[in-house]
Amino acid sequence: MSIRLHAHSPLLNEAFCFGVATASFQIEGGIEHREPCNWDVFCQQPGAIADQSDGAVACDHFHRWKEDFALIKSLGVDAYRMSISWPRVMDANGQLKQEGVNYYIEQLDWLNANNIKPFITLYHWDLPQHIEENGGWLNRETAYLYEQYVDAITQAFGDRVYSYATFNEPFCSAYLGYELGIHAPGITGTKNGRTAGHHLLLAHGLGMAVLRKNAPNALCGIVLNITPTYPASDSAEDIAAAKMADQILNQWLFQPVLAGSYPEAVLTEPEGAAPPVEEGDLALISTPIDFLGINYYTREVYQSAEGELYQAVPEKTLPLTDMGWEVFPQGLTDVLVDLHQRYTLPPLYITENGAAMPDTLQNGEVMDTDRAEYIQTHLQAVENAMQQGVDIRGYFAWSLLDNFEWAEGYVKRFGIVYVDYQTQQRTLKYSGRCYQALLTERRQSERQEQRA
Ligand code: IFM
Repeated sequence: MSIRLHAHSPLLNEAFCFGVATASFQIEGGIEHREPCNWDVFCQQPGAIADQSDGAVACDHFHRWKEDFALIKSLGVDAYRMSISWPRVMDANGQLKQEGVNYYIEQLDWLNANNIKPFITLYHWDLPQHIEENGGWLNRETAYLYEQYVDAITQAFGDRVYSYATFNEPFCSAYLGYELGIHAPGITGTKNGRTAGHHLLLAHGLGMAVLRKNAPNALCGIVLNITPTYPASDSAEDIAAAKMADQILNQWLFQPVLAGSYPEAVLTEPEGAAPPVEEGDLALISTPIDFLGINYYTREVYQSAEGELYQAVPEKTLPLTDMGWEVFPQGLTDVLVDLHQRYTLPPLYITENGAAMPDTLQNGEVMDTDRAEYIQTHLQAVENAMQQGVDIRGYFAWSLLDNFEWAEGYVKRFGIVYVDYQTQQRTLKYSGRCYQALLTERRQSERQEQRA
């Protein structure tokens, strides 16, 4: 198994951007150098995290980032996608914390000096705890605090950033955090989920206006995750259930951003749970973006069920990843083509794609051929979508490192680099070597073409 693309693949065009992605809370540790966040507190709740772990040390990237950046460079990627920890760069009075700001500026300067484009996510789930205690994303005021944070940090970064994403996966913050309660802050209820989702989207709109002012040359947008929904059978009932799940779980966030409205079902199902939309909100939320980041991992199959809008089919088609997620590359092509047909899209980047696999380190090696195959087949799926007219500009493997997989703790490993959490030793996995080989070959063929 290797990761190969055919010689004329559009992904081998030098304009196509290959990268790796991480997020602050999942890798940094270094908590003594920042304010507490919602995830620090959530991790302390009994039963919240599968292995009772937390983000106190994680991959100790806070202290080891130079070693990790050298690894990134060795891969030959064009870009690195990372997030800024709001509680590392701002104190509880809304003042910038210079130590945290400098930490990121040093990283941005390193990336730029090494020709690696910084793709910055301004919010990847780690909300300052003092804001959470004031209602978090249930409180509309949080959107305005976010706007102030974006204003301050983007002024501090100046023109160092190639691309800004206002948010990573607001669906997960809203649905997992405030509706199902399995992510921080652990709140439940559909009305809460919809309220949080709306305030996150409002913050996105407010943040975009600030980015236009402070980072006029950066490529700015948002990253949304999508899990395409398929009907369990050809019956009209199952098809309707899959469509309903798509409206409520996917288009909930896509439609306001791309078309300035909520799907009807999000406004009516269940009664009394509609998002708290105020005048002008949807115009702000649907402000034009330069790119849309798509995070894709798997699909979900739905059937109709008495008294429910939809019901996920629990049995999955093999193979599954270590998360129990079906490996279904066709879903990536399908969903990209579907979005392209449904909306007028800006250019897309696949900002996350990857798999947790049951890796083992043996004789200094991790032979994760399953992950290499996952990446290979999903790159092919991206190419298939491009051939059907979808404008896709880049692909980021999730993740650079094994890291803190939220409610799953450190048990699930998504990295193309293995992390031994006892010693903090990094080992490039087989999939990482394949990714590196693909990018090396691409560079070599570019050079040959330039010479010819
Ligand atoms: O690890 C997460 C990441 O933080 C957000 N997207 C999905 C990944 C895998 O679950």
